[in-house]
Amino acid sequence: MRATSQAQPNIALIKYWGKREARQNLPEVGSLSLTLDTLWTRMAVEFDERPGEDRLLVNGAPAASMLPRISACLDEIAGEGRAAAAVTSECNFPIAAGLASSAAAFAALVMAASKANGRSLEAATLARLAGRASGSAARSMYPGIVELEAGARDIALRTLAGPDDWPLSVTVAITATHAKAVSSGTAMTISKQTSPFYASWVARQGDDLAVARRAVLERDFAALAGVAEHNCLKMHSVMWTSRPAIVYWSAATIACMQTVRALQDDGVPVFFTIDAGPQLKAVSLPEAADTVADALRRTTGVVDVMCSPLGPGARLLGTA
Ligand code: 2P0
Repeated sequence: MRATSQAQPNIALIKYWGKREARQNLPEVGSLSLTLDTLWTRMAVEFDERPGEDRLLVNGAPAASMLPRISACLDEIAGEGRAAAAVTSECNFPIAAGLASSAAAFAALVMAASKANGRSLEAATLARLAGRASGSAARSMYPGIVELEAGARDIALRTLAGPDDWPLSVTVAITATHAKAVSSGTAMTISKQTSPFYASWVARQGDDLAVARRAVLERDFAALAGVAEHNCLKMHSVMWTSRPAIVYWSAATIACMQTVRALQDDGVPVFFTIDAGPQLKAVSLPEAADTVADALRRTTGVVDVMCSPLGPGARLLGTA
């Protein structure tokens, strides 16, 4: 059976940065994110009759460098003696550039592969499988504003507000489309081993999550803005104080931050967040989205702007 699914990337407001345990890829801290709507990855998976080499096409081209992580994820789903698989991926936004492409890819992969393997698993199980492949991918299984709780032995997720419960807009300012030099996973390991700020990052994460959760449940935009910017800058402070230092920002990233600050000074309801890449994501109330997009488009170094409301979790598109 060939199964096709679609998942959207998610943008964390309270960040996942650091692993408790490497083998199961358990996060050391909880996180809170927004699942997007208009950016997507579609994955088609079909297993052969017998073991052999997996094949991967990404946007029509062979992608051998991404195959080991895909194959390991398929092993988790179908067992190590499994048949070889043909995996075809389409993605409508830049890959491995700090836009959560791995979150969307592994959420979609887990859903399509389990179906192609003849199993219909519930969201919590799919999320745990996706999280083993890529920590942030677990969150793309759920719609809207999602909290991931990092337990000692496992993760647990829930949607705090659906896309229509509290409509928010995400405007992504793309400043570079090339893949990042240091992967998130490698950077997290370096941070944990070397940053003098890492322990306090972990110790205070529960406080930030509590503030953000309350802000979401009370639809308090100003409170969410304050804690999200603080948490983002704290995560990057951990990276900057690592050895070697990990700096994903560019001059354009800072120019975008200044654009958001200027909008805030004018009373526009918007805040920023930045992930493991030079892109800036601006979160706003929907009525401010056009103003935010115009301002970011005019910012020096911005090459493209993508806007999205909040969207659904990963879903099956079809089987054949
Ligand atoms: C996040 N990031 O919460 C944070 C913020 C990047 C910065 O989750 O090693 O690709 O595959 O578990 O999920 C990116 O990390 O890491 C990420 P792995 P992943 O969105």
